Amino acid sequence: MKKISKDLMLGCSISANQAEGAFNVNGKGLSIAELRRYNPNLDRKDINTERKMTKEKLQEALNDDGKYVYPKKIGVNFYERYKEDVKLIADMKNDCFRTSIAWTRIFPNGDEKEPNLKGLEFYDNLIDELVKNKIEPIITISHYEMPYNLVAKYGGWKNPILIEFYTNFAKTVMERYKNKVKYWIPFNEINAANYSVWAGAGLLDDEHPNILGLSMYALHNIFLANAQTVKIGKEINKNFLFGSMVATLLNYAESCDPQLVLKTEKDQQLKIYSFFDVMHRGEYSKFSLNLLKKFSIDLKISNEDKKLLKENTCDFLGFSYYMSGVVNQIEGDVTEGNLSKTGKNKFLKANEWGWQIDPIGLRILMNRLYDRYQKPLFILENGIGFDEKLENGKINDDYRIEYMKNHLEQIQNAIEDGVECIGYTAWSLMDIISHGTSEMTKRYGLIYVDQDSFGKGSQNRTPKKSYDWYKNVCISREI
Ligand code: P53
Repeated sequence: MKKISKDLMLGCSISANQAEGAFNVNGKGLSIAELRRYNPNLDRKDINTERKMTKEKLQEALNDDGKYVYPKKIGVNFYERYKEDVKLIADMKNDCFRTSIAWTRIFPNGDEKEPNLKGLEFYDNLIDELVKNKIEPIITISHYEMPYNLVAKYGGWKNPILIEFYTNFAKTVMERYKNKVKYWIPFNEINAANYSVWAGAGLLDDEHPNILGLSMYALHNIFLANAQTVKIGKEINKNFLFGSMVATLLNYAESCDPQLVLKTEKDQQLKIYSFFDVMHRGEYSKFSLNLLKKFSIDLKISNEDKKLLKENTCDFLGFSYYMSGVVNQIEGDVTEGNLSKTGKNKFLKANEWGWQIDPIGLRILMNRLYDRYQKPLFILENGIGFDEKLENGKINDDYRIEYMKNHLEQIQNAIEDGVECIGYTAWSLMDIISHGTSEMTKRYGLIYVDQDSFGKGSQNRTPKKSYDWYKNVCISREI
């Protein structure tokens, strides 16, 4: 038995685009997430290809002629069932709950001056319901769900005009919930812009021969929008706390060959630190600047931009952590692309999707991040997906309990190592549409949702065994 630190908030996490559905209700505009199809013939080896959004796939999605389903349009109907879901959170005795605000409910086309009040009403109700139940809302302002119109009309985040549109949106919600929400995450997994240019930056994979290079320009605009949001937010309420959010792709060197260790060091600079650096040190590291130069990318960072980034850093390090990987080839320097491929680790077990489960890796990562930035950490996502079916009305997900227990144990160990950590929100509260593949067979929830990948089912919620286990952890504060 291990006591959990009293400062660690415990909760669960979801996102608007994967859960809400109701994609064309009360004036909501079309978001880029709703254009991601479910492909029933997908071979799991091809996930990285499926993730890509090409001109052809986009056209097919816009036509929506029945060839594919687009499950994020349906979500799991959190939009109508939010009260029931909040009750389940409250009954689980969670301290907090993380979700996002669908940009397209508030600014359907993204470039309007005034918000859609009908869209705000949903979040008024949701946030009130959370507050009423003493659940701290942790709000992601944008989670892979920008208005499609901003892609069609302005070309996505490569266009700096998006900073203005985004900050107008961010300001609207921060003003409105200034007395109810304290924790804000401007962008989900900001590094997604590098490995999923559509989700992260609203770019098409085949719009430019050097799409990764282009994504760096987009990312710079996103960083500026992040800093601008912190600036505006602190003016609205100086007690707001802002979190960065990086998908931490932790990698180890396969051997102690110094060349491989060096390569792994660079890999981690590229995949993890270069993002936190901008949002916490307030500047691009020398490593990043050298790399950009090597690829002839000139971001033309003005003195004004430098000042904005430097003066408006985030308060806590938010991140998702699911697995770790291995760097196993010395050949080749740090390359463009190849951001999510990794080698096998013989010491770890993997799930059906090849995600290598590594609780100790989380402790290692937490120590490294805290050493480097000396700011509190918040684990915003951690969980495991399985294809699950109800058996006698129940899901006995002992594997999920083991996963969460082992990770929470290592978090507590890291805290005892001296790391400051303020929260843990498990991914995910209930089964929702998979981000990467839009399937419903990759279930992460502590609550089962009766819905298949084609959107069929009663959508009824059934708490899994892990729900009862987590409830017990939240009450006893012990693992
Ligand atoms: P799905 C890759 C690596 C780590 C986290 O992902 C990632 C991804 C992108 O797939 O994304 C986060 O549903 C993301 C969530 C997402 C979750 O991980 O593809 O913030 O929206 O659902 C799990 O299996």
